[in-house]
Amino acid sequence: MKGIFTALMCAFDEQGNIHEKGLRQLVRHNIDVSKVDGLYVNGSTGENFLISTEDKKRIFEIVKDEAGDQVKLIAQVGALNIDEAVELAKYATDLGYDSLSAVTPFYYKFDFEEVKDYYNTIINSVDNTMIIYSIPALTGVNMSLEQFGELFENEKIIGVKFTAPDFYLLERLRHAYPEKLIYSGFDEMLLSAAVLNVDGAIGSTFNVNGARARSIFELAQEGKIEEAREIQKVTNDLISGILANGLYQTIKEMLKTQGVEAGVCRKPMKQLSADNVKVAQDLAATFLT
Ligand code: SI3
Repeated sequence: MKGIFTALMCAFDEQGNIHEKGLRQLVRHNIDVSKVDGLYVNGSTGENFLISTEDKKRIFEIVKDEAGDQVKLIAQVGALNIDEAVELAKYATDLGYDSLSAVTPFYYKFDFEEVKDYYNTIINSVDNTMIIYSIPALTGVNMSLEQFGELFENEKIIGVKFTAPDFYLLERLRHAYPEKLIYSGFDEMLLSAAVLNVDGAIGSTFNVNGARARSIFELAQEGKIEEAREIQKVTNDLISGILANGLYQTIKEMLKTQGVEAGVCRKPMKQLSADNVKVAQDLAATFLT
């Protein structure tokens, strides 16, 4: 379960329906071209919080059908409706997903006991493992070293997707829990996280930049920091361009230049203007050759 995991996009048509052919192409592109170690399905990048339970199940199904056992698959099942989270956890486990993940419950200001109960309820309902999805900037949920430790007391909770620019906490976590899996979640900070000996990374931009992400990660593991820094610099030039132009929309548009029918993003995400489409195509021409 270590290595480079793409936070998989989902292809939608103009009506917001799953574009199955495009989704299958996305899976193939990540496996065959980007050569990543695994896929993180129905995360933020998959627009998970904008889609129905039935669509989430269908996406889990299509991705597993297309990927088979070629790469590791992590199913993000977190939801504010805990019954839905449990239902999805069972569904993905039955499909053969290698591990589950769940975003920390957000919107209502849940206290830590409630967060802990959420994770234990989900993971104790299935025969699978759980990776905590911590992304404080979007959820408002910050957890301390001790609180991560309390969650890790459940042996089925095997790691965390750490999407925060807090390298002090990341180092403390690495030191305190060497046996747990820690994935870096911010692609623009991959090298800094890799230097702290994380086990892998999960990222949206790996849909188009997976090869560079692997190089950064492996060079850092080999101690070749100067070389890794140069690739992180190019990567961050690309990420800056993507973020300034519209994150998921731009990645989809870049994928289209590679022959992947990545479709559009679901409302209320807006579609790119013609000018923004041109920017995405220019980014692809510059960075994907
Ligand atoms: O759940 C997911 O789709 C992710 O893995 C999210 C991942 O952490 C991305 N975060 C978001 C909010 O999209 C990053 O890969 C992020 O897009 C990238 O670092 C650019 O900021």
